[in-house]
Amino acid sequence: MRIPGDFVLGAATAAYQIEGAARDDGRGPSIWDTFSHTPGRTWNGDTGDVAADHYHRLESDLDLMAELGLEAYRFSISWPRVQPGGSGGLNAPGVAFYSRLVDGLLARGIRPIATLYHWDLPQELEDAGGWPLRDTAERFAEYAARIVEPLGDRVAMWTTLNEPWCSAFLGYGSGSHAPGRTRGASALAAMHHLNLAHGLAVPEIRRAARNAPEVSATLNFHVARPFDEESGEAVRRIDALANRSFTDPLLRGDYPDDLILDTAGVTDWAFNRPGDAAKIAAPIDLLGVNYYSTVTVSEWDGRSPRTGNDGHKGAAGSPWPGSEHVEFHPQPGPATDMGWNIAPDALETLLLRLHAEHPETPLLVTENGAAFPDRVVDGRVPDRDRERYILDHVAATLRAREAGADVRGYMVWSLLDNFEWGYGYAKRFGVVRVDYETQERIVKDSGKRFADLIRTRDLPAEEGD
Ligand code: IFM
Repeated sequence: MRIPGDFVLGAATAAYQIEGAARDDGRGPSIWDTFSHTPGRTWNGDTGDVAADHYHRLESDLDLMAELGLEAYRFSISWPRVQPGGSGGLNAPGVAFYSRLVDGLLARGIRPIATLYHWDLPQELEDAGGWPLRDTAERFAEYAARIVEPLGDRVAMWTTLNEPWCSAFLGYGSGSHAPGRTRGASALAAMHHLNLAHGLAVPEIRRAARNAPEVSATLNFHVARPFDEESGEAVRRIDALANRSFTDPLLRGDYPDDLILDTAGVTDWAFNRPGDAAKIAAPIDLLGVNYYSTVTVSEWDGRSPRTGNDGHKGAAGSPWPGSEHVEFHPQPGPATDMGWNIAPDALETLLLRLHAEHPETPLLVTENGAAFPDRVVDGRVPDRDRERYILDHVAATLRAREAGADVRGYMVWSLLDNFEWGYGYAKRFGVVRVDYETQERIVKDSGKRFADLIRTRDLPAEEGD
């Protein structure tokens, strides 16, 4: 397979997962600082205090990106680093860091793709009510306007939110993510205010940027498959709550009726005020697609023991308000170290579906990748599983593109091993290994193969199934 010249290949990261420097240069606390410092919340009590120390290793990490030949780098801006309390003026040293990052990328010919929110809400805003509070959406739009001003002459693409499903339903529903709250009604209110935050920020970004950037949002999609022929209703419910809860308001102009009905016992939807729908549907230039694996679902009979895993087993609350009776089934292997099944064909189907439903919206795979338990052997990391995973998913993306989906590129998750949220440092997603004792970086074999792919723009048929 030839990789078309305009198909962008790059890598992605997020601020809290790699930067460290949690108390440096005026950065304020975020909900993830508080959450990870709360006993029992993360594996081994791990925190992002130091992470991959990227804040202090910016220049050498930029050189690493250049060595891999990345065409684009998707990073997130830490809101509490640039606006510590979540309102008011900007923190100059924080802004200077991102300015150096953007300049460093441009100097190396790498396209900067900046995400404004990858889960690190300033703690002050959570203390005031967090995402279930409408005011947080207004604060986000103000933050967007302020931070785009100093960077908006150089950033090529802005993404408002990363995976708002996780912010809403894991943060306020299951409680497995910060801030760890567990109320279905709060999760749905958070969902709406995240959507509103996105819609309010889009015109602010366009106003403040001086280089006509592309504006986007990134969603994580649950590709739900039926367990048997009786399972269509379960698929519909999960699809409504996980996917259409965001795509419909953003791209179609309102929430799906079935979602409102499914959740009527949980909330009265009073948070959705007249006029919100039009604001949320502010036109965007592109939709970011994060994809890792599938789920297989059926209706639960309420009696038999639950066997499956929706990826959030053991959490105190439910990420599925109003649909707790859906059963998640064990998936056939192979699986990654997260226990997530490997199904590249589902990425192809997902991209084709999104294109069919929203043909006017170009797509970009903004995250895809795999955790595996790596080993260092004679100074090398022979991570054949990850290499296979990446190549198979690039191939699936290219197949979707050949079949007509307007997919503009693929960003591997992740550039570096990093803080995997509740899993701490137990799971390694990087194409570059990080030794957390020494902060030494080793480009894994998958990273070398990805660099090769970028250089040759050729994916031999036998490599990409
Ligand atoms: O590490 C995360 C990332 O922050 C958001 N998307 C999924 C990744 C793997 O779990």
